[in-house]
Amino acid sequence: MATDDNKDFGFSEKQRARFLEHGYLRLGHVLTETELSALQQRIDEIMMGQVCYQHMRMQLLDPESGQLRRTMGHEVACLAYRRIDDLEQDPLFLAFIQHSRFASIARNLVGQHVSVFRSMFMNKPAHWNQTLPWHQDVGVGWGIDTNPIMTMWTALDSAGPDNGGMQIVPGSHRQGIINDRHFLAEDEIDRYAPEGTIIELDVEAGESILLHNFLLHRSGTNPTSAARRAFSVTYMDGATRTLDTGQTFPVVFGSDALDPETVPGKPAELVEKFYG
Ligand SMILES: O=C(O)CCC(=O)C(=O)O
Repeated sequence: MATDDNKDFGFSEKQRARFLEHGYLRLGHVLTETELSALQQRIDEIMMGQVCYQHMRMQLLDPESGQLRRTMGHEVACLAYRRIDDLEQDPLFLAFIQHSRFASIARNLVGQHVSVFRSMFMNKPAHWNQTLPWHQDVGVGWGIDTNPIMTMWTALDSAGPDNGGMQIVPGSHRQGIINDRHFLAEDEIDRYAPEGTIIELDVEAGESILLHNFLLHRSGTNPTSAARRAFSVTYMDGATRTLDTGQTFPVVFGSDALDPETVPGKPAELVEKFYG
């Protein structure tokens, strides 16, 4: 007899219940070795300017000034980009965003018509000395008319305590939205992320973790000589709009979904602002 976990290979009832209770779910290796190396290579090509997209929001640790700065499209050939958005316009990344496993989960948690708020490369380059403090992936800075609950985080390199891996507070999503800003204040940290409630998300390269957007998470420095790269995608109802301009977001599942064979470059008006 089929077990509950076998009923739907993509997302069983048991997995859904576990996710809703704990605010995260480890999916294991969704990427094959070959797919993983293709994405690793592609993101490095984008950072080095060997594959370019004109309308792509990027954040760079400027090698000359030592400061973080935003660029629209590629400016400097180096591997010190901290963050790159708008990756759904790259056919390789889009195909991964549309992985059948993620489609099943999105159908279950979001619905039939699904867009992406952000499809984002997060990098902790070698010898990265900044931390990312406790936060939830919602808030005023997101500037949209719904609060998404589904983020798929995939390790492009192994990650753990030695290289700035992610830490979470399981179950913290059940607190709801703790504040409207991005990061928690000191007293909120004491209250919502006390010692003893925090766990480390040790992952191997190629592993994916489903995260509830309200789940508290943070990540540390990367003192090693190798980058710690990750790819994070927030899926949401395709009807979601920006509060200021009323724009919708790129659709990845359902009618009018982007197709990796024909995906066009992203229009300028969709990248005018840095949301989230
Ligand atoms: O990859 C990380 O270090 C954390 C990413 C993160 O905080 C996010 O995706 O919101």
